[in-house]
Amino acid sequence: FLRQTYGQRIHNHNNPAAKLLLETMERKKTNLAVSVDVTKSKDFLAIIDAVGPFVCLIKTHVDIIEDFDQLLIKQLQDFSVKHDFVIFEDRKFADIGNTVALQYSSGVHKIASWSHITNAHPVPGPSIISGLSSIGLPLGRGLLLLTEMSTKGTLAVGSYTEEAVRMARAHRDFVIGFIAQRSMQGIGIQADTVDGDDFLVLTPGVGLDAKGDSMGQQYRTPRQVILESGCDVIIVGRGIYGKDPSFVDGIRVQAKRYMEAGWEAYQERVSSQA
Ligand code: UP6
Repeated sequence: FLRQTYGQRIHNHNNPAAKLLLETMERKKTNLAVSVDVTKSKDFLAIIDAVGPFVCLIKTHVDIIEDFDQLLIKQLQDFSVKHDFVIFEDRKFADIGNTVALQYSSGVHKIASWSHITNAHPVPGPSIISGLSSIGLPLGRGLLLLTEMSTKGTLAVGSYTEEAVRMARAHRDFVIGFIAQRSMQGIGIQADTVDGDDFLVLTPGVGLDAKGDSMGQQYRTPRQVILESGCDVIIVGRGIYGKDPSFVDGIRVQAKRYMEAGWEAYQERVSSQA
């Protein structure tokens, strides 16, 4: 699937959230997702409005927003229509099926009611997928499993990663892909078997200027991620809004820069010879 275009890959998917993401990428010609990790609604909305034209997806951590309310969700949804992007709440569920179903559907945030895509750590085993799927699948939502992480010393390696990919293969209807650092194609299947599953890989830990932060984050460039590692979407946070979320002109410039770098790497990938 690495040489297929995003548009061609729409047909490899049945899940509506996966289709929506690929359609959006193809339509807007962008594989950039922006992670909006700020604590005030005002900054959150200003960043989204500024980067909206350049992204296929907005990634949120709504539990860090101090003045969160349902109006904020309405505004996020309005922007998602205005700018044509998919919403991904980066909740990283990690509990038993019954608990994650409640966390996904209920509480203050009611994530399933507004987020097209969410994600989970595979650490509890397949029951985390069934729990989330019981809520999300009827709503047309999609799930990403975290099979690798961008941080120094991550434990999500080796057989953990492999078993997680196997779990995904057994739940193709709801699991649309992975949060990972490389393509998961061919992982978790017999060596002599053809891998017919097209999973999307969304990749955080992307930066053009910094190599990391002081808390274990590690950055690679869009080229390394998309062209060399075969991932599909670059997720960029602080590389775009830095330390000043109110400087919208600068944010726009950075978003355009990352969008162009991501798209160039993708074009090089799909046009390269096998
Ligand atoms: N994230 C990672 N690495 C992972 C998984 N998720 O960085 O393996 C998330 C973080 C943050 C974003 O929770 O929201 O991606 C990265 O932000 P940054 O670009 O500002 O480092």
